[in-house]
Amino acid sequence: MKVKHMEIGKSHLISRTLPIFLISFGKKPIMKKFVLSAIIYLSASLILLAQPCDQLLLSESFTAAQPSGWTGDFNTSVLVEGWLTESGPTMTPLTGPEGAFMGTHYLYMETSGPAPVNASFSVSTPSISIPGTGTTTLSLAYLMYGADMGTFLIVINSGTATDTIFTRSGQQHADGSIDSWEEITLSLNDYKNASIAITFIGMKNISGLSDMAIDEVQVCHINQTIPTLGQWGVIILLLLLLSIAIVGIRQFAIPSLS
Ligand SMILES: [Ca+2]
Repeated sequence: MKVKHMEIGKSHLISRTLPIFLISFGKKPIMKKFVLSAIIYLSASLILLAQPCDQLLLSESFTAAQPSGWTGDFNTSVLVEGWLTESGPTMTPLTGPEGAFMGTHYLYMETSGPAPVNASFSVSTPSISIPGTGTTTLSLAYLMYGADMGTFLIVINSGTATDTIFTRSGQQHADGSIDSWEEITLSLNDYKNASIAITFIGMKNISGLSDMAIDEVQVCHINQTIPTLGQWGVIILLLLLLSIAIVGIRQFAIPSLS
């Protein structure tokens, strides 16, 4: 299912969900209060966690022949191999997607030209400044359909290092239907305070049945770091202590009101 990002920050996580937690207290036994409250709190938190972007540092859905600021092996003619935007199926049957993952167009690497086996073509995003705090992710959809599918790599160039953060070789999807697009999300947290360029590299295999494609490339920054499992444990412990404290106050500190 395609889910569009909403501009709701996780910095509001506590303020949005704490009231739900508080009003869930009734006159139930303490453990029921705690379990009910924890379920409501965690459910509300997970809903907000599914709406990840405070700021989109990059968003590209490939409606132009060469996206603004991008560089590399773009070709606007299907007679020449390289990356090009397309709206329907690629020019070669039995390879490539049948249409875009999102919007009207997608970007794919045409491989029906004369380039030799293992020829590679790359395209790079504009420079992106990764903030020093919070969480930053790269998300995109990709589709690799074709009997002679080659290799797809995502490489980060941070000025001081060049890292391959994702690679797939050979056919990954059973067909080129719209439903075959696969969404991935990759962490960019190793590049805080760095200016990076993201490069997508396609390596042709032995024939034109190697048309790999990408769409809906987004770099998303979240102000607040997503809690780790250990931090969730601390949150649950605090909820339990709060439950005990409230029950204690009600039963002992102000007995006339109970
Ligand atoms: Ca698109």
